Amino acid sequence: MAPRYHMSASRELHVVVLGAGGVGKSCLTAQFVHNEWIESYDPTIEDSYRTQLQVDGRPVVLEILDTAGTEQFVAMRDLYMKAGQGFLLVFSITSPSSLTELAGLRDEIIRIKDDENVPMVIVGNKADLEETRLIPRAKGFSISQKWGAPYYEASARTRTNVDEVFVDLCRQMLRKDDDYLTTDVDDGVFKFDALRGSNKFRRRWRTRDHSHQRCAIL
Ligand SMILES: Nc1nc2c(ncn2[C@@H]2O[C@H](COP(=O)(O)OP(=O)(O)OP(=O)(O)O)[C@@H](O)[C@H]2O)c(=O)[nH]1
Ligand SMILES: [Mg+2]
Repeated sequence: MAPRYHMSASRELHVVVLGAGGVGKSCLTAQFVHNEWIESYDPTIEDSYRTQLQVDGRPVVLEILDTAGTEQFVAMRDLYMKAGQGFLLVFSITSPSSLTELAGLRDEIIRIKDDENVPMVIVGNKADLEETRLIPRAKGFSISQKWGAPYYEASARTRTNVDEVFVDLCRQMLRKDDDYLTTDVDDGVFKFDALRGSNKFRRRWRTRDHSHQRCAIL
């Protein structure tokens, strides 16, 4: 018999933070998880964090993988793209090449997961560096529309939109996960299909909601 979960049970969601080297992936993650600002730059090989939060009243356990932006450390990319359920795609508003790099990463995620609707949030980080901005906001908007993913300008330094980007991603992941839930209509207790994670899912409960916001929040 399939395990049964009441709606109050925590969902475990796997987030991958991706982007070019030095754009602020680790700083955004450290602000979100530990409320701390890191001034120094120490390139990441790979770090993971586990944190709990409430999203719209629902308890969530978030596994966050902070990845390496530097090319020499990217060997694990295919593996974590397969395992991730949601992706924070981070660039720096001061670095056009970091935005170019994101396009390739997004294509790779879609190819590896064989899914055009992977939960993603595009993050233009370092928004506090307005005087050295090289990516106009309008560019972020147009990429958001093109990719069908929300765009936020954020600053790990000032903690602007840090919680918002993770929470938006959680909402998308929960919505996607809900699509895969099956329901026991007799007692209102929901259960996950035993084939969770495989292609054999059948959607029997809740149709996909396309009405959620897709515009940028600045
Ligand atoms: N001004 C400003 N600096 C930032 C911000 N976020 C990160 N930085 C700085 O940018 C540098 C790189 O930040 P990291 O978070 O280590 O960058 P990363 O994307 O994790 O880099 P890799 O691990 O090499 O991929 C550090 O010196 C940070 O202090 C931000 O929002 N504003
Ligand atoms: Mg890092």
